[in-house]
Amino acid sequence: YGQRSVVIWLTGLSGSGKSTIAFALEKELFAHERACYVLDGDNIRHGLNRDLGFSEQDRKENLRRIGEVAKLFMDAGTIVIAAFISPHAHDRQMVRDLFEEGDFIEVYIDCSLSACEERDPKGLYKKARAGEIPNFTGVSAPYEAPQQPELTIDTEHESVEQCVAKVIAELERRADQ
Ligand code: GGZ
Repeated sequence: YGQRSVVIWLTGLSGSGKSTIAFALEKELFAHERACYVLDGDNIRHGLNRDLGFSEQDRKENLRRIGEVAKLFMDAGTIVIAAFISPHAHDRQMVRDLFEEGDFIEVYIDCSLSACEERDPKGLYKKARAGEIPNFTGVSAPYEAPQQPELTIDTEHESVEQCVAKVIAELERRADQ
């Protein structure tokens, strides 16, 4: 699946399937002896970024720090799979700018708001609609879909296996170049 370390940056709404895809992808890469690591809200927002909330400023700082951490992992030869909503195009660009061209693969995890809301695995949309969570992405805060991601995967209509296969195919395509 290619020899170079890269950052695979998954962006999408809450409930779109970022973490599911991230861990399935990690499993697949591990099975092929590629060192990789998933960064997501669970290991970042509860530790390194526990001082940050969900204002536009805090999301920016959240993503800036994650970008720097991803860079360290990459320097160590690890493929980084980062799964964050990263709702603003300019913040994703800021992270992209930390990397060399070709080392940053933006993957749009495409799933309609209505489907995410229907899944609502943690009941957060329900709370957000009730006004209990301010600045909730898709409800009371914006999500800017990527205009030119390296890859778009449709978790609403495709299986986890199909989505992972698409990312792997993209990595292989790059390795062949
Ligand atoms: C969006 C929120 C919010 C608000 C808490 N808006 O589905 P989850 O629960 O497990 O993932 C979401 C996570 C988003 O954190 P990120 O670091 O990915 O966001 S960003 O990239 O915008 O900085 C959700 C939970 O945190 N969560 N409050 N207001 N998601």
